Amino acid sequence: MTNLQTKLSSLRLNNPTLLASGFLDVSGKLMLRVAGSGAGGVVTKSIAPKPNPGYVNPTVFEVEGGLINAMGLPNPGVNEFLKEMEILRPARIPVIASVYGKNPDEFAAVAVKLQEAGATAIELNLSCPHAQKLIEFSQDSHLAGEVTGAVKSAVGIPVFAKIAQETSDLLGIADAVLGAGADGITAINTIRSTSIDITIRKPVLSNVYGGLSGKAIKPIAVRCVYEIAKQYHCPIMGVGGVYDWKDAVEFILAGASAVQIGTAITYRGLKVFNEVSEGIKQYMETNGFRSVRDMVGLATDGSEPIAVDQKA
Ligand code: RRO
Repeated sequence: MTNLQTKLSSLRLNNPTLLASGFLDVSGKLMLRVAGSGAGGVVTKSIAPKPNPGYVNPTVFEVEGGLINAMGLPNPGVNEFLKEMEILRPARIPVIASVYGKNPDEFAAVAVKLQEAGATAIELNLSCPHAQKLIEFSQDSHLAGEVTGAVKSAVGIPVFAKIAQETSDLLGIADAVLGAGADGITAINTIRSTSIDITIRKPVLSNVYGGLSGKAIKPIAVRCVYEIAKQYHCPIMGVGGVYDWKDAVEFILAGASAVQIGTAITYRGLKVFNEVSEGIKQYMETNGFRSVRDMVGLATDGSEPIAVDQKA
């Protein structure tokens, strides 16, 4: 029997597809719809201590190979967002709450509230490519470790650090967050980029800089997952340009135990989750894999990755 279940630390998913942060995820009802469409779980929009309206329009722009966004971390603030968590709670779907703040204490305070509201895991946004403070976290391993350590000592659910490729020291950041107790890593966020409107001769986005997502960034994301998996054998969520099941298999072979899907929803609708899962299943059946775990990281060296929590 082919089994699509996957486990990242103590986070169990019925299949390896997740809704990526930033899509349809400030609303409990919409997240329920995504889960009902076949996603193994959902990652929420990044939530902060206080409401944030985000940037003014234009905030999203389509380019060859994907989208550039600079939403500006819009969110209702954690207290208001608890209402959305209440809508999700009875459905008992895996909810990974993405959090951000200005300092480690803010990250921890938001994480605690979301844990109390039923979050299954926390994802630390240490990587938004156009928010100055989060850029600092993404480039400074000491700061990234401090945030991770603060959240780990405040919550009991698994904590994943979402890190950026925009650092000269990807493995240094990975080392810092894992050393501070992260249960796994999400790689990667969108990639800092700009687009110029040649008619008005100005940048398209109100914020000038945004993050590129979609097909164009997949090889970069796969490279990051591969590098981390080869070095650390920790649970990894791969994100960046998953469009169909072949992309998902590629991430899994590179070392990811689950993939997050965002931009592809824009092009393929919510059926993308079922289609990706079904494609992974057929690949497993054709190639004689019984569980997702049997495929994780196979491309790194052929040895089976050992999850951090299973090492001891
Ligand atoms: O809200 C955003 O503009 C945003 C965030 Br928080 C992020 O982490 N990545 C991104 O591309 N956009």
